[in-house]
Amino acid sequence: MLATPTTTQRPIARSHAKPGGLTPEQIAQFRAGGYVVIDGLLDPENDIDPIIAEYAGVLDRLAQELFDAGQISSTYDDLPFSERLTKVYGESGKVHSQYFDFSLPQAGVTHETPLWTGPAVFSALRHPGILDAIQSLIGPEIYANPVQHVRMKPPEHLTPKDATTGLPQLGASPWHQDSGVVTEDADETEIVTVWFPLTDATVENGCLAVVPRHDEDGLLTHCPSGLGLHIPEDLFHTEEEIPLPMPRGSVLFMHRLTPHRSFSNTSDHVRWSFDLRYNPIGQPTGRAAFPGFIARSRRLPATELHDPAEWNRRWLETRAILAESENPRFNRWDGDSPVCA
Ligand SMILES: O=C(O)CCC(=O)C(=O)O
Ligand SMILES: [Fe+2]
Repeated sequence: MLATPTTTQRPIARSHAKPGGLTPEQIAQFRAGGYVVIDGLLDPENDIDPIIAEYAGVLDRLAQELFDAGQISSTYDDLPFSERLTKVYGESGKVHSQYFDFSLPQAGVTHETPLWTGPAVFSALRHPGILDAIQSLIGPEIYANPVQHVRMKPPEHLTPKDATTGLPQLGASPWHQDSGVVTEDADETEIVTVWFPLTDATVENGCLAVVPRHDEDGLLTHCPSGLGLHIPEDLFHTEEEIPLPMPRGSVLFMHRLTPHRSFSNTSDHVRWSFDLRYNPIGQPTGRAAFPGFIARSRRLPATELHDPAEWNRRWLETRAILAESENPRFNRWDGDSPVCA
């Protein structure tokens, strides 16, 4: 049925949430394989539904703007979120991912670049269960790293194509390590990626897959391509791939050097996820131009950011600065390595 398990595959590191952070076994699994899935860490109704409700308002505004601009023939307000998003993207011929994202693009930022840094998103970044788990991995001085995204991946067969490449404007994510997509000043920063679905993620709709990290593995060469940065498959153990279907409420914690990808969405519904990152306070984030915040500090609790309006303000200020200046370099890879040929 799904990706075939192979004899080399290690057992999947996955277990249920316990109050107060990760268990010693869960921590050991993260250290051994570079990832751990914690089921039931989020409460779908209390933690996830408010985010979905907030984004319904964002989609409302996008639909209205596109309708006013004559790019769609209806605002489709009576459709459920997934169908509405897919319809709006399809009819306008564009995947408007930046409209929903809580980060900025790596080039071409203007004063009008859309983004969504709303209060429900901020609450997710400060979720106590997530921060407890992060504390188990990196200690209690926790910085919310600004490398963070919402990903709403529409059904591939309904996704507008890129005019030059003919590829879906948003589809599978190619193999990469998260260290590979930040600048090299953050190579020693203990960044932990947190990935969770807002709608059940399945192999069919494009969930994540990881290759458990081997201790000796460092940063692999990433090659630029039409799909983004990717690691050539002969550089690592792709035969050890573990698909990670995850229901709402489950949360994946991943080491910055763990190779991972996501599948195409071959279903009829949007695959919707958040990916967040945290690192110890004071270490380089790998995107120095973007604003993070202190999510937890047991040493200096007064430095924690609890105000969603201030978080939003920092992003808008960053947008204004980037719109007026030369864009910084976000990547180290030029594709000149022989393995990219
Ligand atoms: O959700 C995806 O498709 C890719 C996510 C990813 O690479 C990440 O969260 O680091
Ligand atoms: Fe990633």
